[in-house]
Amino acid sequence: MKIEKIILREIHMRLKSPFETSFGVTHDRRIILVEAIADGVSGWGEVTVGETPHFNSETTETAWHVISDFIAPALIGKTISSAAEIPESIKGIRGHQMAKAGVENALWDIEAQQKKFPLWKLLGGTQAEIACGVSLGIRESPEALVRRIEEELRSGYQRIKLKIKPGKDLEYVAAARERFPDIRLSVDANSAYTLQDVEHLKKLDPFKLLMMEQPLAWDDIYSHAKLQSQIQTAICLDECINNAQHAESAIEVKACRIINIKLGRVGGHSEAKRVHDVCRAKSIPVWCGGMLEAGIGRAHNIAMSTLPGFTLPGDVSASARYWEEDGLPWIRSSDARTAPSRESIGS
Ligand code: OSB
Ligand code: MG
Repeated sequence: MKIEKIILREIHMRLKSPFETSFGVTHDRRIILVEAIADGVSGWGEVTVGETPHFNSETTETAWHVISDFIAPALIGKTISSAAEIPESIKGIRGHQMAKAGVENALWDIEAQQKKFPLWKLLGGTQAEIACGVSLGIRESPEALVRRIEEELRSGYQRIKLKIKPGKDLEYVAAARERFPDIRLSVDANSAYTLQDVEHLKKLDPFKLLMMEQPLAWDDIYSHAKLQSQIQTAICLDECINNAQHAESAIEVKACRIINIKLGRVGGHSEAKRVHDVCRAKSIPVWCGGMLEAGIGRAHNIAMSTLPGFTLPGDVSASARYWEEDGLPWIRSSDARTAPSRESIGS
């Protein structure tokens, strides 16, 4: 396939309700959609980056800059035989995995169309149905959280993940566990704790959590190993794992027992598959994380979640939980609310 064009569009979408994590509250998303054109075929990807550099170091603004000034110029005019070749051809650009993933995944969409093969099968997927969990932002009170969990369980979600931070943790988990003694329950701290908090984090052990996601620093695998050796709850790494090598190191030093794979965080489908393969070889279960994506990002997540090592429910909950309206048609409409604030076309 000959890569002809890469078109970026920034769309603005308001969440149905604010989503609070330990690093902040998100009301509005600024999402970059990538449309790639190769051999006259158009494919779509989403840059699953945050608006601020509080999850990882990327932002909507840095992704726009790096794609338009570095990634697109490196790829336009190139002929490749598979989207799997993309990481090698842009490896000189350090970091910026989320920017890279948006582009690479759009090219996977083109490849699937050209080969007349559904993306999930092209990626090596084997599961025709996937398990879905849900991620719940921090609430004003444990009672409000319990009410929300009731609703999500009624919708059929198979795992409930609670966002936690210091001061909004034990009470919330205790209330959820008391009301629902048998559900699959997990927590995600998004790096809100330090090794000084070991004694405090041990207090979560009795609640039989499926996992505790990324309690410590976003870039510190080693400290997670020190924590894992002192708590019973399985640690799941999210922020720390940016490639297959990180996964291998984390598993080797026993920093976690589970890994969350996010396409953006690891740089796209090719590297996600490598992380999956490393974990599978070491019997470490993986699941697909989410970044409050719109439909295109979620569709790519679902395709990846069909690989055989994705044995735990992912954060692939329904679009309708986050968005009043979600889909492609409106990005071409002239509706002021959804019209792109800018469009950049590289060719
Ligand atoms: O750590 O998994 C996370 C949302 C934004 C940033 C980080 C995370 C999350 C989620 C959302 O938990 C999950 C979803 O997209 O449904
Ligand atoms: Mg997480």
